[in-house]
Amino acid sequence: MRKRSVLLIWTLVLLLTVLVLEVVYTPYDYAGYIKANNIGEGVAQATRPPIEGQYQVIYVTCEQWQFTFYPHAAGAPTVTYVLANLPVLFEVRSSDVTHGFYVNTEGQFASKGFQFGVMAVPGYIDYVVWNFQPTAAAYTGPEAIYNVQCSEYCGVTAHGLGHPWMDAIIFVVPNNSTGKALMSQSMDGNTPPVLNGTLT
Ligand SMILES: [Cu+2]
Repeated sequence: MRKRSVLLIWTLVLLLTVLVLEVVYTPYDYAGYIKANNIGEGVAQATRPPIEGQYQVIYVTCEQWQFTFYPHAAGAPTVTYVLANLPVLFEVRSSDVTHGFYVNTEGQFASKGFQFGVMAVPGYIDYVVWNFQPTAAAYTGPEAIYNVQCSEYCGVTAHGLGHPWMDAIIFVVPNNSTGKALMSQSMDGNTPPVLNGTLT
């Protein structure tokens, strides 16, 4: 009798785990996903993904356990500013293991589902082009916040250091913004890493 209830409990725990992982880690399957905002995604090696017209470029380097944006906010490599309503081309690289660059719905964390993203695979340049169109309600002050989280388990060493804490922030400002925050974006003396050729 006792054996039976232990077995039952473990079965329930397993089922719940599978369910939770499915909900958290499956992109694009929740109600808030806006397909029209996704302009393109894929893997490119040394060639720029086909995109016409004006756009912004943000380089993203993933490493255990941090995202680094180029350009980024002054003194804050995990924070970047982009304009609304102008496509952003994210060029995503990993310098060590496979990571996931996933951006959540405006103002939300992963509990509400991922909005878009790509894998960061060592040796490849993965890209995603996104047109941020925050709702008016998303602007809490001059900008709307989008939380980035790693969606591919990439290891841990200690509490506070590792995959669960690998996150970053994208601030979206109005297209006509000449705000200080946007202007203070800096490369901090760095140039983005180049893999398999030249990217400018
Ligand atoms: Cu990671």
